[in-house]
Amino acid sequence: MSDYIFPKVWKWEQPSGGQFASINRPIAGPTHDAELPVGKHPFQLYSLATPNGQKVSIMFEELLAKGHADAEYDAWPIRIGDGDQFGRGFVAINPNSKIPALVTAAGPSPCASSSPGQSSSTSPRNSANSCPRPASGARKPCRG
Ligand SMILES: N[C@@H](CCC(=O)N[C@@H](CS)C(=O)NCC(=O)O)C(=O)O
Repeated sequence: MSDYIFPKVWKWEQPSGGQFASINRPIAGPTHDAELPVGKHPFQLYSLATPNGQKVSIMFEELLAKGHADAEYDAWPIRIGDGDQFGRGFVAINPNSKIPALVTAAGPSPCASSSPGQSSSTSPRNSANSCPRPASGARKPCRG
């Protein structure tokens, strides 16, 4: 049991988070307008080569190396040091403003996912073919 007492109004008390405080900010919502680029491949990856951010491109490269040609993807840098994760386009696909984020348009509606460990994650099961389905069996878009 923790001694932590929940405040009535939460405030971000800086400094916190040690050396990673500047790249793990408890901020929600867009701070500026910025659309995300979209390439021609089935998967659009928005990330950066941080320890977390590189995981998805490693997965895609391994799939491609094994001959899974349908794992082609476009990778777009999200410069978290510059605040790209708070652009309106990025927040629309991941309100958590964390990289990595993955979008696929392979299904009837885009399926965005991010942050392994959340209900949807940056794993192959998040392709449009495996978006969570409601009981009716109809495909449902998922948002990470
Ligand atoms: N559990 C998440 C963690 C993601 C995460 O913490 N990403 C950091 C960079 S490694 C981030 O996007 N930070 C931006 C911010 O907090 O402003 C995952 O592995 O996907």
